[in-house]
Amino acid sequence: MTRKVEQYLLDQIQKKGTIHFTLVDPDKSSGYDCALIAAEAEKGGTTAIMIGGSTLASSSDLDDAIKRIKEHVTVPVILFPNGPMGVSKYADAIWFMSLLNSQNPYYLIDAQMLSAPIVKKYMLEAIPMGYIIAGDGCVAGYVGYARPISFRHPQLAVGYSLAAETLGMRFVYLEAGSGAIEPIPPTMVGAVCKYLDIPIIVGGGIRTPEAAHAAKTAGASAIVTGTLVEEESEVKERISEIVKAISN
Ligand code: 1GP
Repeated sequence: MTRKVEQYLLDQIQKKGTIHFTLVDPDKSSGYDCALIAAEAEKGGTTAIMIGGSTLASSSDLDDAIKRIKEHVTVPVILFPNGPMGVSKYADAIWFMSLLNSQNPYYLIDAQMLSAPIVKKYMLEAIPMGYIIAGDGCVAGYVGYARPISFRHPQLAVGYSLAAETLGMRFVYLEAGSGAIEPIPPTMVGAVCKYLDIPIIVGGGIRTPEAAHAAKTAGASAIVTGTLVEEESEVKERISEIVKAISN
């Protein structure tokens, strides 16, 4: 299996220090709007488009959005699935992820058991990722039966992250939940980065260049924003400010 997208991400992290992903959710924006957001985000300097959402229930909406996005962007489109429904043959890669602090085996391994055969059939590039929810957790935390980690206990995030790395996962995503009031604090990002050799992605509640910069300074290799450009019309400008704040 090719590691083309993964290699691209690693090269970009090497070059830029911290990269930016734009998350679009076909449950919240039409396929047309997802493509519009993605195209403007690329102009603003985003490194890749992530697509998915905790409540996504229509694979045809997902397929449609990806096909439209791919007509307008050159950066990779990476699936961020909530389960088998979040798999599309039109994407460039898939975060093949397990919600490590879920209490429900479905989100730990059963959704992956159901998805792996179609990922293989579609010859999708799978990038193994440990997904960890902290703070509010928001809809992702609720739907995923997570026991969100309190920001006061970063050592728990360190433990899960080290477990991910030791199991052979190649990225860790520290998630506060889309729309979180507070993003993952730099103390938690820093604690995890101190111990991990694999790249750390941080997302949820990042709306300002200052918050993005704080995550970068704490050691994040990538930051994800979603809500920022769902709420704003000046997508290119907003993304560009964030990208500038995380540039070396
Ligand atoms: C969700 O962390 C991402 O997985 C994005 O969060 O919508 O708060 O930017 P926001």
